[in-house]
Amino acid sequence: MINRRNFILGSAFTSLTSLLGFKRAEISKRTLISAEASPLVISTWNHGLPANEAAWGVIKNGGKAIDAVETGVKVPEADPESNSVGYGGYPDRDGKVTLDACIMDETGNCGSVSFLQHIKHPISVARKVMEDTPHVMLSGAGALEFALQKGFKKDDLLTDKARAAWKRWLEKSEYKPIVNRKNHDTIGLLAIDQKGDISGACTTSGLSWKLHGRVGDSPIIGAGMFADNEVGGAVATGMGEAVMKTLGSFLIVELMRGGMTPQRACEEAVGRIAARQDYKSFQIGYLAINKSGEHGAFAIHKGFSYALHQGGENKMHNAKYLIE
Ligand code: SD4
Repeated sequence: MINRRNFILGSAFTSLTSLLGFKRAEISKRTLISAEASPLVISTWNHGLPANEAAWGVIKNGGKAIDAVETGVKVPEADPESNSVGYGGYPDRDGKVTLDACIMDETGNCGSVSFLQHIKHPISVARKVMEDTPHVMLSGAGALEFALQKGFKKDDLLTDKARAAWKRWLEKSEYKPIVNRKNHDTIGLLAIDQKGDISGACTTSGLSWKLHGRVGDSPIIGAGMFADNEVGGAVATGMGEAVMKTLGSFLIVELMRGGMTPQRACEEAVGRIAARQDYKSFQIGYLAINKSGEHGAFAIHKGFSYALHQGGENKMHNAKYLIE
């Protein structure tokens, strides 16, 4: 006998199954599209060129996007000339280099580390968090302990050059986080492999001279980076607080799910920041890709550049922007 409760449950079940049926149809349609998508690697700033090259090495040999993104961002992490990522990154106001990173694969699995010290490749620790623990994020001393248990080596990440820059900053100790508009910053990297699968990674030493303990957007899934294999992916660079307040990368992916192009979605996400925050005083840059291999890029200020490896070329491009 169908009573009222069973009826309500029954209709809820019917609508859920029809929704799932619809979802499956949508997914298979998208999968068809993805089969035609050309593989690509895209990443933020000039250090994106060598990062893309390394990631492409994985993809061209039939490797997975998740391996490509990790391999790619490890290049600037190890480069002492990259002032905002890993080894050589500028320290916080106390002279400590503290790192944030996150990674996400084609199944929606993800891992991150924040406020991690002494480890040259935080992205690889984030991947271990993703693969070897039931958690998403480890932070600070716990993240370091985990890394050491996993066999990572403790390093001094403060280079002489970064120490000298910090000493110069100390002369005035003006606490004004400067988000540079030049060609060095966080690396966010997205990739589509030959199967059409999407993954993303993001890694940074964060804002120079930040308060000790400050964590930015880069290790926050959905803020600094987000990837959904049905739709696409997005990464952010710039003033992390503004990205966190709007959950920018998740927003971009959801806007693309709703039908926006990657370009329009990046513009809309910058627009959300501009609508409510004092946006002229800082920089934000977004990159996005969709499942069809289209990309978009948009920034608040002129000067945000990105590297795109697609169709046999690895080249720098200048993003469009809101204001000069
Ligand atoms: C942060 N978005 O920690 C990162 C770093 C960055 O210029 O892009 N800095 O806020």
